[in-house]
Amino acid sequence: MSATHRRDLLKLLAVAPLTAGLTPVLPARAASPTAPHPQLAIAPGIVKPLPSEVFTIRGTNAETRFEALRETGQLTPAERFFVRNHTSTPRLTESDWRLSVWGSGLRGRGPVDFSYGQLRSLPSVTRTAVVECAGNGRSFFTTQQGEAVSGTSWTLGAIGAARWRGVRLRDVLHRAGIASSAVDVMPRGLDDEFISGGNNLGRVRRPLPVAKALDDVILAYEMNGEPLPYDHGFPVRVIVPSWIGIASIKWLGDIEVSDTPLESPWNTQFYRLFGAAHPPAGSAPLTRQTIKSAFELPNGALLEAGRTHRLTGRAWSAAAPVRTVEVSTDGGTHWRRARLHDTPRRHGWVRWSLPWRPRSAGTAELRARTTDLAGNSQPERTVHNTQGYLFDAVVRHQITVV
Ligand SMILES: Nc1nc2c(c(=O)[nH]1)N[C@H]1C(S)=C(S)[C@@H](COP(=O)(O)O)O[C@H]1N2
Ligand SMILES: [Mo]
Repeated sequence: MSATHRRDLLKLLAVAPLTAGLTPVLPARAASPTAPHPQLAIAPGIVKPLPSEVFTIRGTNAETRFEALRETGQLTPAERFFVRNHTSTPRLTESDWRLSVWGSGLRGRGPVDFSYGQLRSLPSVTRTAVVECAGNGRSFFTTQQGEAVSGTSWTLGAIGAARWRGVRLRDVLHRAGIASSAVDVMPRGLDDEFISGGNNLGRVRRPLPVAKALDDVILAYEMNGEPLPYDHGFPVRVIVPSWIGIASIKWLGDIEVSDTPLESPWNTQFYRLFGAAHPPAGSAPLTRQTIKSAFELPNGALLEAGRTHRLTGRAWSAAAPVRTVEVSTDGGTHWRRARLHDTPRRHGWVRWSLPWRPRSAGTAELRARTTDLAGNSQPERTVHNTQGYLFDAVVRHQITVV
């Protein structure tokens, strides 16, 4: 870094507001003032605004920048919540909407239809849960482990936490007359059919075993106290706590209930582990998400030497509440425990922080490592799978001290 460059950076840091002796953190793009910085980015098919300081566009999807969560609470505001769309967001209306429940697993064989009003008149439940894509963190298979994977190159922002209100899937299935012989249910979305590699795979749908469907799954019509936004499944979506995001079908239109096991490309071809370390036909269909942590900092952030910074981040595990978060600021040699700012709960995440005073200028590598109450801890490396699912290794977060 040239002397002038360094002086400019320090000037930038100097004008930034100081809070209680803690210095704010500059995003990496401050280092290149000529870089284009459009206000809003466009992702085909997403309805809500996508300010570029909040989202990174990846094809038809929008990833939340972790640094954009720094000032948010435990819940992710809908405007900052990542979007994963196979095709595009349909703008449905609640007056035309119907949920149709049908199949060999119903006593009367159905179909049994529910209007929006009928669904709203059932007893409601509210619960906090994260939705996290199975491919969250996928890009680190390549950038950190040097391995090829297919799919959207998410960093760590294909996750958000919200308070979902809706009805229990269990109540709907019982009203539709689910038989004791039912084994699988398959919710299906009303968005367009998904074409992949020239094949029409039909509308997005994925079987769910009856045991999970009757346990804690909800059909949600509210997110953080508001009607679901279009992009997150208006008027009704499935929420499957702790499972991979694909289970939480948006824009729900119908549910097949079956007395024989069901299949869809989303549990045969996708969302299984394939590769050298896995069975030739792939692993069993994926269910639960995994364990991770993330810094609320841009990659390549600039932090001023000789000052105390408050490093912040989030940690989560689908298996159990978070127990500890350890942070290393020297590439994994020394670890210190971060302070947790939320009571760890299942299905949620915890905010954490740790003060750090870097002494001298240069590059540095930050790491955060979560351990949960079931004894799971983030490994150094994730075993490779060709579609890059369930990355759980400790992420190496490069920053520069100036
Ligand atoms: N109907 C429908 N449901 C869907 C999808 C979709 O494309 N269509 N994407 C799934 C995937 S892969 C994920 S990770 C989550 C993302 O939810 P979000 O966009 O509300 O963040 O929705 C799931 N439900
Ligand atoms: Mo996903």
